[in-house]
Amino acid sequence: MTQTTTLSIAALQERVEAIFLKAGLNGVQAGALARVIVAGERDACKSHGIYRIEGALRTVKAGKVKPDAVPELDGNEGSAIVKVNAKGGFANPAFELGVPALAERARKLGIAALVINDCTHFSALWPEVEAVTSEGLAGLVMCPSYATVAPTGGNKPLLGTNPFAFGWPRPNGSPYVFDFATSVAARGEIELHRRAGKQLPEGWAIDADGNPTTDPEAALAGAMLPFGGHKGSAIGTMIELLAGIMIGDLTSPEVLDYLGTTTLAPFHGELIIAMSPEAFAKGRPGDPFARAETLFEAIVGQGARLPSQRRFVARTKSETEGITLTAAEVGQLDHLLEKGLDAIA
Ligand code: NDP
Ligand code: PYC
Repeated sequence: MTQTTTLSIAALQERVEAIFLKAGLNGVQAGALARVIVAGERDACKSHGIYRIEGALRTVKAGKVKPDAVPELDGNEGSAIVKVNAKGGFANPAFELGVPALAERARKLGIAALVINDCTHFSALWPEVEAVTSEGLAGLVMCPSYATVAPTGGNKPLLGTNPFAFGWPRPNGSPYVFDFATSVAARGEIELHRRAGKQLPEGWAIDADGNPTTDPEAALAGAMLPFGGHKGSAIGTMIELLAGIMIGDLTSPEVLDYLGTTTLAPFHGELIIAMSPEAFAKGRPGDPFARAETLFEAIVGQGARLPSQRRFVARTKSETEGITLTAAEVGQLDHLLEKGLDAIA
């Protein structure tokens, strides 16, 4: 039987934060990074959990992210656009800094956007969309990545895996949240298949010659495919436009030119939009939250499940039983804590 260790969420947070501090990150960066990585483990989202620590540290060691960055808020008083410059650090502390102003502005104006510039971003988007829904607001979050996805009809990496998330607040329960890569799967999933020596499902990727492949190595050297054919390709392109070009930040091909590799975490910007359902529905019949519940009940009533329910079940389990890690995972955490950046090849 495989040996495992179970840790409380707080204990894992402390351990991951200590790894980042040991590697030279300041408290603002280390705390925010640990929160988002531990949330991934807590919610059984392994593709953005502790396995991401190494990539973050590799990016620090390569000098492509500033470990001591302190993000700066440009409140842009009165405007619907709140800006935070991450100052070359990770996106997560910049998001934490900007979200109170975003929420205040969205409540006042009905809609507001948070633009994050000059950040390194490797995390899942649902923690951010849930921070918006916890303010009673609906949210949309998106960002580019680096060129790893061929547009439909093309055969070379151009778009990023460009994640896209939406959240709707529910007064008496967990929010409605979806969050997905606009490629068939997140690149992290391909990497996890490679590490486990498993073949990919068909339809995820093409090799460097443009032929379909199920070999993770060939997929990493070739290109991933957009989800839903031309539809995912168009949504991925929209994200390049809105969360790259429109906010004056890098697109996925520009990120790859800048980094020269996909083994480091990507450097670009991020766009978060918050909307007040009450403000939009004002003067129209019906309570938007009650109407949304009717819709959700009808979906579940057909036997379908709402997105994120798997995560919320995993979260409840982690909160009561803790987070279980394999011996190899615990060994890797111990190694990173002992060696800091020296643990990174
Ligand atoms: P998945 O395909 O695993 O899940 C996508 C969404 O669909 C989730 O909200 C999931 O909820 C929901 N879902 C899955 N199955 C069902 C079902 N049968 N019925 C209803 N809902 C369902 O996501 P991806 O692999 O595409 O992405 C994983 C993560 O990777 C995301 O969090 C994304 O933000 C992140 N990512 C980050 C990038 C970055 O650059 N920072 C780039 C690309 C991806 P549930 O979780 O409950 O199953
Ligand atoms: O899983 O596709 C991914 C990814 C890219 C950057 C961060 N996550």
